[in-house]
Amino acid sequence: MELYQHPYPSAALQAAHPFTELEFHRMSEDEMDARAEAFFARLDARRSVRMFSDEPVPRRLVEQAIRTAATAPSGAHKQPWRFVATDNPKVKRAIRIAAEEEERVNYLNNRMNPEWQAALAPLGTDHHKEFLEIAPWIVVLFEERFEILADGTRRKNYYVKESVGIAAGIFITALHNMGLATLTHTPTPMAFLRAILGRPANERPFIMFPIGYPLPGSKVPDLTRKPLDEVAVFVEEPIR
Ligand code: IYR
Repeated sequence: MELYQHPYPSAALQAAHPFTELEFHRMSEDEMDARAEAFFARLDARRSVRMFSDEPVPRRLVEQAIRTAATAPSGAHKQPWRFVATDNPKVKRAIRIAAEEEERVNYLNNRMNPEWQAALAPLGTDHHKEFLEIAPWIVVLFEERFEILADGTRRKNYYVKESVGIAAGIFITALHNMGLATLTHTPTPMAFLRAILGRPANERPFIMFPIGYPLPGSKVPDLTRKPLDEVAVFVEEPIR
């Protein structure tokens, strides 16, 4: 008795589209445990940073983080992301000025309602975004809501938010793993980023990432993370 009655890919599918043998490295359970522990410890040490040093970061590291993030799975493999990077002081300054203008409305004119501002109080964020000029790099991750083909027609992308969100997670992970710090930053509304960075109408800013080294002596909120039993549920039998 075969395990699958409906194997993937079917003979008809293989005749119509290219397939290749999966490369998969099977590990011993000891190795799996060791890697799982080490990766958790590494990622558990990641923190969002709001005080960057001005020390330069080589462009190749930013490129490699983007290359890594772009391995993310995506709806219908459309890869609906664009990472727009700058280390140009004038561009960073323009971004800082525009971001602070929006944030002034959010914080000082209460575009963020009191409940929202109370939730942020322990983080102590405000409308000052100096780090946008001081961090050596800014990468803005844009979502591509649709694709514009060579003849000008539009082709829809699928599960764009999910796909770009996964890519953002891998990007943060890659940066942390290579010894860089970042902040998932959303100076809302972010439409100004499309204008400053000269991006086309099919691209919408998703998250902005200042990237660099933490300023020596940086402080971060003394946070704890939810334990496993508050973030995981294992269902042991059918519920109904
Ligand atoms: N975009 C603002 C506000 C802000 C909102 C949330 I939710 C945060 O976790 C942090 C900040 C800002 O960047 O300051």
